[in-house]
Amino acid sequence: MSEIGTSIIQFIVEEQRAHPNSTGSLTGLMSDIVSSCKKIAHLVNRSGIIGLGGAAESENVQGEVQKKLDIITNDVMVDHLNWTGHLAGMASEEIEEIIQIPDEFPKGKYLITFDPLDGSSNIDVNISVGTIFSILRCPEGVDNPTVEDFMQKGTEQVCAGFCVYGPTTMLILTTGNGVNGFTLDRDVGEFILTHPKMTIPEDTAEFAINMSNQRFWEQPVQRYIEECVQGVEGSRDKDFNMRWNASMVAEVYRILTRGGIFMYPIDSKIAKQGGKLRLMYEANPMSFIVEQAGGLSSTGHQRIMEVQPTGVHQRVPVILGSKNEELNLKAVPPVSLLLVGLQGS
Ligand code: AHM
Ligand code: MG
Repeated sequence: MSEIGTSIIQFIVEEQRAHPNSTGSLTGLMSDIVSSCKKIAHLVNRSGIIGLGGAAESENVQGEVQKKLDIITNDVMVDHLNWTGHLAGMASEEIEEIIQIPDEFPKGKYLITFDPLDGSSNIDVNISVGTIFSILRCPEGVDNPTVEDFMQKGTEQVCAGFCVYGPTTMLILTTGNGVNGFTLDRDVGEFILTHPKMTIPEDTAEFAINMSNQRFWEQPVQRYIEECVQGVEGSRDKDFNMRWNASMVAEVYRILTRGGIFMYPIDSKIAKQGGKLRLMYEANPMSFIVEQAGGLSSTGHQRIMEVQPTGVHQRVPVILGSKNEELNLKAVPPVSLLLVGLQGS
């Protein structure tokens, strides 16, 4: 079922019916995620009025100052997901340890990782923020999952998605069968299919990178961006445009609709921590979506979804977006480093 106007619940129930042996648990879990996103959309939208703007007096496990809404949206996710019996455990950007399902509730067969409010530095300036999630299977026979049970490659994801709280609230979803986009109809409180079978345009002349890090980049990245900036006067023979929202959900949504390349590469400032973005709840779900929409996603050395995780909060470099732009990159020897590992993906 992929008719424009279908509600997200009807859509996921129809997807479940395509799998006759399905127990309905994934459908139930996705329905819980949809409820959390609606609640978060409401809170983000009203944050200024109800006093939820600004910083909290705490730091998260990454040592980053938390916004009040980082903490509140994390609680919304946990409170919506921990009692319905679909999950065996959760991991969140905002919580250091694995979040266990309380003993009074039944355990399910899935694990979830999430960033409850990505791009939260943008809340106070009224720029789009979002929620990113990734669903994995809990290993057979495991009731109280540990970090090791979450250490599954991105290729093992069952479902991934993100919600972007922008001029409209949109939820983008993949279960490995393409990518579909739903818009929240606030009047009826339902996400409606508005963007069926999203595909990333293969060609682009738009790149997104935080240029203030330029002096810290590795040589191949320096070279690639320099060629983009040279435009028609350089070897690329076309003019490029640049965007940087500092909100990955907004950048990936833009790339899904009109193409582009998004880069948060490794640089000498962040080399010790392995990158800026987190593998398990940012890079992997976004890579699953981008690949399902016909794009590519790499660390610069390896396909992101083939990186073996070593920690729930592990960081990786991220380069993702339009296929032909990445193939163009591959053709240029000095930047080929960026795309090693994408062949055959
Ligand atoms: P966050 O999860 O703490 O919000 O950090 C992730 C965000 C991404 O959405 C965005 O691409 C990046 O951080 C922006 O980083 P910078 O401020 O260095 O440009
Ligand atoms: Mg984030």
